[in-house]
Amino acid sequence: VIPASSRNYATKVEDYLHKSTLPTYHFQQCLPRLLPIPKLEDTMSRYIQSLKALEGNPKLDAFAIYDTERDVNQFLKIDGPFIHETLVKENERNSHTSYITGPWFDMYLKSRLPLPLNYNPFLTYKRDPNELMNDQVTRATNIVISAMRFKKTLESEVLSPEVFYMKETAKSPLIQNLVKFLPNQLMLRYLPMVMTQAYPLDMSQFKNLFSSTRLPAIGKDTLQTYPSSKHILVIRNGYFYKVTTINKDGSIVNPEQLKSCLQRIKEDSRPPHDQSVGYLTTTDRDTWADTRSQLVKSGNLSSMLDVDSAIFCLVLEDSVDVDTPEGSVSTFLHGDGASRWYDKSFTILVAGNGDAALNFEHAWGDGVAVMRFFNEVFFDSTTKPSILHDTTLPSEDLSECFQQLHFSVDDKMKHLIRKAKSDYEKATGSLKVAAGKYEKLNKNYLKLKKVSPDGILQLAIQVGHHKLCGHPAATYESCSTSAFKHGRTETIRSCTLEAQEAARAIAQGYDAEYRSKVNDLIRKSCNRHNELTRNAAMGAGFDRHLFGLRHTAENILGWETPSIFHDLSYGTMNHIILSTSTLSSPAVDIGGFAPVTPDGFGVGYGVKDDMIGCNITSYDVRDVHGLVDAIVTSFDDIYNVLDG
Ligand code: BUJ
Repeated sequence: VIPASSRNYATKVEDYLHKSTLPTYHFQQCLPRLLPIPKLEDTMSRYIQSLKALEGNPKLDAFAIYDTERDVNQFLKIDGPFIHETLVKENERNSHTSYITGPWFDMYLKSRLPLPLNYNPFLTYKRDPNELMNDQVTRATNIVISAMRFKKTLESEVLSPEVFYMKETAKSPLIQNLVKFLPNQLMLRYLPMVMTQAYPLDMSQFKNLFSSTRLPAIGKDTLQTYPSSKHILVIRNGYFYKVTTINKDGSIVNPEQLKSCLQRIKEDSRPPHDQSVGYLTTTDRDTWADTRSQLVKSGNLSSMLDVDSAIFCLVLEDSVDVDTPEGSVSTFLHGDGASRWYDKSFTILVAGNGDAALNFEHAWGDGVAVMRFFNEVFFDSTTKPSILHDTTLPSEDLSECFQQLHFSVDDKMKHLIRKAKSDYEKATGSLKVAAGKYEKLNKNYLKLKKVSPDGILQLAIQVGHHKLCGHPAATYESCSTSAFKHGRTETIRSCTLEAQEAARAIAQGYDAEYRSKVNDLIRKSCNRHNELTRNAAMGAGFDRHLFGLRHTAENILGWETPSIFHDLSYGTMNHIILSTSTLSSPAVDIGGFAPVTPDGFGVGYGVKDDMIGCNITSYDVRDVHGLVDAIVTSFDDIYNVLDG
């Protein structure tokens, strides 16, 4: 038996995904002006407009909205301008970052809610088109090696910059070479891109993708990275392993060696570990902070360091029942907690049937960074797999590249683990899921009909909710603001007056004569939605500005919370019932997240070439199947109107 580290392998894995003409962070220093702070009057009028669309909501009548309008006018005259000015000055003082960065990190890191269900979303990969490659260990190996290639490409700064290309022009070698040599000042290298409708995006979050974790602490967590780590954390059946993926010389380990390690882990026939420390990461953050320090004190520092510093976490799940929405949510969104470490920046999960997914902690980053990684890894691992399903694995001494991590847990800790496990079972037990798809409305059809797919999807969600409940609900659609340095997200408030008018018309039914009127309402609703989307992406929504004003009043000025932030309207507006998000990529199969309120819905949806669909969660107090059915019939209603 030759030790794995000294085996002379014939094949050498290509270490890079590609070598881009433009360095990875080429545009980072010259991204446009910081995320703009909207004018106070604009924010307030957008807020009131959006509030009016909620009229009819049982929690909010016309009188409450009237009262809020009056208070907002007062705010605009008295406290508002001073708070706004203070926010603007603070923003100028912190000119290295956006006004939302600090408070937004705090929003995540100060939250004491458990990460699973409350924050971590998931996305599943399409299966490898070559079915033979979906053997669990083969797929996991290929994904991990491609992830290492991504890491090396990123760290060597030869990963092509993240750019939103509206046209292909800027991809031409001519433009890329021109931009490459333009100096890093006065937006010089940025302008030619924008002039050809290519928008460089913020890449600051990529620094927290790998070897990164959230650490619980009383009151406020922290984020920590370990740039020199060379291993991943693998978890199966509640047992933890440290597996080397980067050699001492910085090269990627041989895929055969990695596959052998994973195979060895898979062959471990011990029964599932019922005292797994993984359960502890499902508890609220103060409890976890406290338990974690006890764990460290009781001799587990070295294992904890190996967990925290891992490049990422890979979970091998035995389950094969993952191709239903229920199976995929229960395996990839939350699991049973034994084989998870929710604090890791992200976890790759590979199920017994080869289905794979990514679950990520949200404080450090948003969809843009995660999707770039997700997509590159899918295409690399399926088009340039590093290992085949039938590669014969040499018998090796793997002791240098793989070891089990042990934790010593005393009776008190065992009790805490049991409690975490039973609380988690209760929380996840009440999560329900339903998914629906509709083929006649798809990307091409909607293009043909000249309506925006996202506008139609959001309208269908409004119609569906109207059919189910008969009234409008506070709706949140996530929109990236990564066109700005350190931008995160803004909210698109898709429950607009126009969407409500269309929703009422569609839900109550109409005759042939009325069809063209409904068609107009649908188009008006889409146009309004497009306008809100453009505004949000440019930082001109109202939610983040209100959030910044509130933060300034409470934390910078030390004032009592102004009354506009604790009246009925603000409460209703921010008790999100329809929390929605979409990601579009040929690598994604399905995805989702839990509701953000106990009586809300978590609506993941997608527009694909051949269908539109949604994957929705709720706790058992709500009728998630009813909502999905109502949305699918709304797709049909909208199709019938558009199609005449
Ligand atoms: O808005 C934010 O600041 C972050 C949001 C928070 N929230 C999830 C609560 C809205 N985070 C994101 O938007 C990231 C979400 C990532 C998961 C998105 C799931 C998309 C599902 C697409 C596929 C569905 C297709 C179904 C077909 C049957």
